[in-house]
Amino acid sequence: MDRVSVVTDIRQANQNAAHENRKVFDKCGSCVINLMSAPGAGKTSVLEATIREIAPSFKVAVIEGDLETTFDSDRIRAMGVPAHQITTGSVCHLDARMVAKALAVFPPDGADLVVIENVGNLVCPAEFNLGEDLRVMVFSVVEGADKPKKYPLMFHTSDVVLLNKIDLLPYSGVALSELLRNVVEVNPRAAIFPISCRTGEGMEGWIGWLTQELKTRSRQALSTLKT
Ligand SMILES: Nc1nc2c(ncn2[C@@H]2O[C@H](COP(=O)(O)OP(=O)(O)OP(=O)(O)O)[C@@H](O)[C@H]2O)c(=O)[nH]1
Ligand SMILES: [Mg+2]
Repeated sequence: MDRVSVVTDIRQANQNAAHENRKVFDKCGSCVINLMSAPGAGKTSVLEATIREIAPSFKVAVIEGDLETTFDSDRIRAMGVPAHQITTGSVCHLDARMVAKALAVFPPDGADLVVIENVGNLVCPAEFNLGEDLRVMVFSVVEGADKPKKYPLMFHTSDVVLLNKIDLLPYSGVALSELLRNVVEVNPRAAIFPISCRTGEGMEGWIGWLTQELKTRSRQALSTLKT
């Protein structure tokens, strides 16, 4: 088999598994976010801050992906939120079959929101559909205003881009206006929120957007049930 056929087969197998995951999520009535970023941009910090704001109103479950350790799922469980850790060993992204295996032992029954925190990597995770509703990307502003253009795929395929660590802007030499312009050029339809998990600045915009999205989706699910 040539390389093109192997890649095509891998993509098709992933699409099939993502489709099956979708059915499980639909049955559970969950909205699913694939949370992606380069290592250390602040995915778990965003998740912790988000859970603190929405947990009273919405039931959350979390699937964590890392090469090694249960550090991130431990952080989420410490908040009283159910979390399951996938450790990928040497694989630099989650794929739909890994998530299917997790769902077999960690069904998100009754969760309004399931967040899948992907492996920290700015490239490969964006190539694999996990069966999610929404892609949310976290980008650490200190990494530079040019990154949306140099690593466009994750920016391009995300519904939301959270520009995190804006508290560090004064020390970084990065111009937020230039970064915003580059994100919009790569993906004009993304909702973009400059935030700081450290100070809480800008978080209300993201939380408002997410809350609205979850309410709209649960209304739609109710009206589908009635018809
Ligand atoms: N100054 C500052 N630091 C932050 C902010 N958000 C997160 N951090 C710090 O950035 C580091 C990485 O944060 P994490 O939330 O673990 O990042 P992550 O993307 O989940 O990391 P991986 O899962 O390992 O890829 C930690 O030391 C956080 O405290 C922020 O808004 N400002
Ligand atoms: Mg993390």
